[in-house]
Amino acid sequence: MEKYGLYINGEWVNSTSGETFESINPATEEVIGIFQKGNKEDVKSAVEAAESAFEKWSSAPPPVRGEILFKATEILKTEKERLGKLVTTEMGKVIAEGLGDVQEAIDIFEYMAGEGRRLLGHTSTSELHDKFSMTVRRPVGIAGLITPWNFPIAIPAWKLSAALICGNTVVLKPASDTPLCAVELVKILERAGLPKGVINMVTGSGEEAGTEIATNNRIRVLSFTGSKDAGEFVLKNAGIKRVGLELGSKNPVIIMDDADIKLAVDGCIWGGFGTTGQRCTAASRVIVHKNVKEKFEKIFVERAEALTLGNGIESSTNVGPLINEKAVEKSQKYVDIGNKEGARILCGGEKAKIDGRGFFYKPTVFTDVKPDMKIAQDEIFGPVVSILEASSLEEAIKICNSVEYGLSSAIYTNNIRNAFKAIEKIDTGITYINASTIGAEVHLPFGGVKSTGNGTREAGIEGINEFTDTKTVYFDYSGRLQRAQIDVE
Ligand code: UN1
Repeated sequence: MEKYGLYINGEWVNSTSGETFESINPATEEVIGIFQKGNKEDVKSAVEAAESAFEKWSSAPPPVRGEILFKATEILKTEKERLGKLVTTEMGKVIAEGLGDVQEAIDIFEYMAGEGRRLLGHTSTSELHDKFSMTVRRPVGIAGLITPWNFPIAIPAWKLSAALICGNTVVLKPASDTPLCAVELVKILERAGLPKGVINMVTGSGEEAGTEIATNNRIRVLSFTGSKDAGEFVLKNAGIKRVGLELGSKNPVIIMDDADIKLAVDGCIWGGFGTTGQRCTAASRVIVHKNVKEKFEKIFVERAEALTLGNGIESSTNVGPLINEKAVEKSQKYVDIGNKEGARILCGGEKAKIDGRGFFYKPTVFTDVKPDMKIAQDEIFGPVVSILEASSLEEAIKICNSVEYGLSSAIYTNNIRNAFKAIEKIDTGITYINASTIGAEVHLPFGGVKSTGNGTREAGIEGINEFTDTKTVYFDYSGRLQRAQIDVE
């Protein structure tokens, strides 16, 4: 079985802990690789390497940094097939989505490479004569990136591409369920010509390696995607550094009685069961107008029952496994809670094995769910969709906003007023009209409100704000003392 190292200062090395862990294919339960259990010392070495590489990397003209990202984009394109299969093998999502994960990385690398020729600031006026003002962007310093397993190539790519183009150096800690995807991504950056020390990667536990990254005060910016509990811990312990958080959600789809029901069903199947419900953007609540609830429910359940559960590598599979046994237990726990709370199960609600193996859970639909039930409030991160009823748009929006999270939302309607009211009133960072809650594109900002995060946005033009400091420049060419707020005339 192949053994993989930590990547520190351009070398693949063993952890000083002497310990390792395994990565497992969630469809077959086979071990696919052995990885270093990086500890605090390893993170400190990685920080040191990032520190020594910083001066040169941050001084490089951004288009020169962009060239390396363009090269990485090209390599990712040629390796898409292989990496897509790896995503499916290590994470479980179906092959079309495994390829999509890699495509999202290609897209963001290409986008951020181009950013090397922008990194725009702005120019402004002055209240005084012969004085010019503008802003410039500067890298923040060492960036700590802690990434999840559900987009094991795409999310590290979002964070890396933005951090690197802005001139930061990086310590990456990928999720312990998908270290091989991260290793492959780092290897591609290495091949693209990233100088040693600019990117460092420490695999290992969140408790040890992750905590050291969060608390190390030589790391100046931390970008974290993961659970709300871990995010809260990070924020409490990060000290004085910039922190960007991308946490959970409980994303609603509203279906109005004027909607195209077939289109809405397509969207709810894709949003609810795509990636086996393991997206922060998953459509886990469907709020249906009472006039069309019966009709929607019937078609939706038929479609959910017809989904083929299996190993995502086979093209006939619609729904792959969950990431691990714990995730299966979590879905089961919430199904039990839903049953106790009085919600009515329409399909699924059971664990499954394919050929006696794998962490599978059947696509599950609950109806008669009330907004205050736990299954309507908590992020399950599995293939469990709750249907709620509303009598008006206002009531539906109220239900949308009755959870602590606010990442994505969707409304199916053919009424323009309903669409704009949803845009105006739903408390989420993303709203889709007549499309499901998943499928954000990389050139637009991604992030949420309320407990989903702390206001930062990834990707798109706003994605570089997380990784730059703004410097305001006042250029006085008057040759005399001019006092702002006083010598104004
Ligand atoms: C996530 O689940 O954390 O919008 C990211 C989407 C994907 C990204 C999801 N492009 O569903």
